[in-house]
Amino acid sequence: MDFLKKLGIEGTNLGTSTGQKFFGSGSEETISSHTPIDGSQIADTTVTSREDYDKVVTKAQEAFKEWRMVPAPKRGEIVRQIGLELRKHKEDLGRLVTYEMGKVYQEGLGEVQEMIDICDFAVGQSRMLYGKTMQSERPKHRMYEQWHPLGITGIISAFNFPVAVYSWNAMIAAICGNVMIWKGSEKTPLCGIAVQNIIAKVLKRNDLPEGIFNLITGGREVGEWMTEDERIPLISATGSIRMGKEVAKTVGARLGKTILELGGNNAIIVSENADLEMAARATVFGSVGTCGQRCTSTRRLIVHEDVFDELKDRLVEIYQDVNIGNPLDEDTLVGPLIDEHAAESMQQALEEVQEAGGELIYGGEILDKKKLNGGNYVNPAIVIAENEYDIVQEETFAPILYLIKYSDLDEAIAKQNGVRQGLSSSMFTLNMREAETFLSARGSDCGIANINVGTSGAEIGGAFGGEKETGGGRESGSDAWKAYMRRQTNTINWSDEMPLAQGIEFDV
Ligand code: UN1
Repeated sequence: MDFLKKLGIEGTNLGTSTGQKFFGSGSEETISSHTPIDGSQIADTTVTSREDYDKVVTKAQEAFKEWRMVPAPKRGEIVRQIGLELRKHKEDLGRLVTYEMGKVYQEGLGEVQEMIDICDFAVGQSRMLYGKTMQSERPKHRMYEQWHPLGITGIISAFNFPVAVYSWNAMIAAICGNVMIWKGSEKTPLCGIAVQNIIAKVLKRNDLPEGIFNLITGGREVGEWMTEDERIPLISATGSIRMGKEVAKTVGARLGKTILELGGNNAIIVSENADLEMAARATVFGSVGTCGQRCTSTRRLIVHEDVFDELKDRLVEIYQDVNIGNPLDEDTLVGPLIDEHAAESMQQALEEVQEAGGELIYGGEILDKKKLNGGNYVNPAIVIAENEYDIVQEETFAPILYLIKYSDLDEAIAKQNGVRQGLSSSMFTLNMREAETFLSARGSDCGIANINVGTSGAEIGGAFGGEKETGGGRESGSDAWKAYMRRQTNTINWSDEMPLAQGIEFDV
């Protein structure tokens, strides 16, 4: 457990920090972190008390006054150093992600790489917080817009990406001049502590004040303090649709801003014109990768009737070869589910789909706990189903792939769009007309739509997020930075007259 020490996961009172040190009133409430690998306890964290929460918010407000006046490229320099520090800790942090969350080590490393990449992206972006210049209709008037920071950005993240999703938000929000308060998932509190320690090194080296990067720990109640708090103008939340609706309601009631990144029910359409081997490989990564616990996981495969059986057989063949087991072992491709509850939900979904008429053709069982040292390991499942089944309409956070047959493209697109969620989508085809139809206004209704690329594993350079019940938020690349800023339109009169817009004469 050398890596825990190296990441500073030791001592007491881990849970609340405004920068370099953890502090707390010694709150009695703790969250014990367990590894899903074998269920054993890793360490205890301390839940942030209400009193400490208020201290954090006050510190953050104070720090904002300074941080917003640091030139954006200089803020970018701090983020550049965070990226360098993350590079130094990539293996240890990747290992902790695997240990605490259960994704395989390659994916743990990949998650830290996403953090590094967003740091690099944010450094460049810090010199490009562009506003437009407009032509005024009045003589000797200049009109332009500029972007200012909002203040405190509250970040609520989920267990499945315990470090990357925070950094997409925090690094962009930071170069924009905001200060951050982060509450990660109760299921992965140590990842938050490790990241806070890595950032603390940079804060120390640069003699930065407390209150810029803040961490708090807790469950629903602590999250509600944030969403109800008028001192936090923006809440960026990643998690379930149910949670997102509550966040939207609470923050909306005080007319605060939200960025919501909620559930997906992502599909790949495989046409009769697809490269089937490519489609199969992308599908397997999308459906069993992270044990089906990405919001971009492939849940539905909508396959043309002419290639349905061939692809189905190929998938079953590949699934049989997928190594399930300890995610720290190099040849493992599928680790455990996060907890027992997730394994039960998977069983329940499989029961429901079969009751509705679906045919379980592969896997689905909970694997022998004894053999696998007590973790919640499952065999990924493949089910022939219909899009209309109630359970197919839901996002089950587990490796279940529903195979759905189609006969013409309009039908396939209607099925792909025929769910309440709208995060990621993809089509495999070598036919240009089909591909362009899928990407056109009458094609996919999702925030992400790919051709010959699966639904998961999006790059940080694009805006990440989705439509409908996925919440509409966009994070990470492209111009997602704008959501962390307020736009100000400025008009300057450098004439010696007082003309009004719209030609209005108002002689006084
Ligand atoms: C998530 O599951 O919340 O596209 C984010 C992907 C990753 C991010 C997923 N880059 O799969």
